[in-house]
Amino acid sequence: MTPQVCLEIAVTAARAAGGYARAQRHRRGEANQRLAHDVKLALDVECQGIVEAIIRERAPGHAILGEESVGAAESGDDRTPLWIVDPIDGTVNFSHGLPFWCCSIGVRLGARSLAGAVYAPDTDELYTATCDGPALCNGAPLHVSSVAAVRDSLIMTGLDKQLDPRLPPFEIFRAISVRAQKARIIGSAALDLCHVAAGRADAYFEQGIYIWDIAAAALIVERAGGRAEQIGDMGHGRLRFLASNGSIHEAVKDIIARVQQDKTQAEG
Ligand code: LIP
Repeated sequence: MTPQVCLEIAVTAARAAGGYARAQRHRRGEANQRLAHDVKLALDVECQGIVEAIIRERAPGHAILGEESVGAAESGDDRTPLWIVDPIDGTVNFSHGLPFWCCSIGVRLGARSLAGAVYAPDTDELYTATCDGPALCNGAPLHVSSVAAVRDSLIMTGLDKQLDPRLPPFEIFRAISVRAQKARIIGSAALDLCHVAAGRADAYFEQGIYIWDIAAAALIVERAGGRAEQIGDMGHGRLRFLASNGSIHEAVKDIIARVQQDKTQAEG
């Protein structure tokens, strides 16, 4: 299956699930589970089901890994594409009626990203890319910013779901805030990355996120001329992830590394 065909299926599925969630938003309070800093919605599971049904019909035999995997999570290999699905990214926003949420679907073959689609229903924005094509938003080409210094940058970030004031997220947030022109938290990793791809933000960093939060949009950043990099593995599928316009990548990475170093020294 070509990357373009994968993208078409991902777009169909993201639009179907996102449209369904939007139509059903009066049910946004129906929670299967409430955690201190997260919520698992009935609509999350229903939307995952919609995406899975479309993939199973149009890409039979492919593997699916979803945040809300209805069946058991599957893994791909070098010959079996893996569809990585976050049916509602920004679930807490959605549950409060904030418009910053999306459906994110990435397709990988082994370590290679083939295609990614991120659909934000409330703003009707569809971000897409294939490994051999441009990054687009509603069909218009995207390009990362040309901001070259952290002091001039706007950096998107997020605070780990397993919030613990003793852990580095607050310190990293503080370090980024004092060095960048602005730090922002909008609560949807996939949309954060799309803002980097669109040149509206210059970098995105978060720790404690999962592959489904970034699988589609990391490719979109890269195809928009930026850089996307997993900079750490926290275990249990939790990742530390940095994406940027490329120009400020190493400088932001240094800020994060320094906070980590100081923390380690203080504890040692
Ligand atoms: C969420 C992210 C958000 C992050 C949360 C969580 P979900 O994804 O997109 O930016 O801060 O920790 O990972 O759970 O709404 O799909």
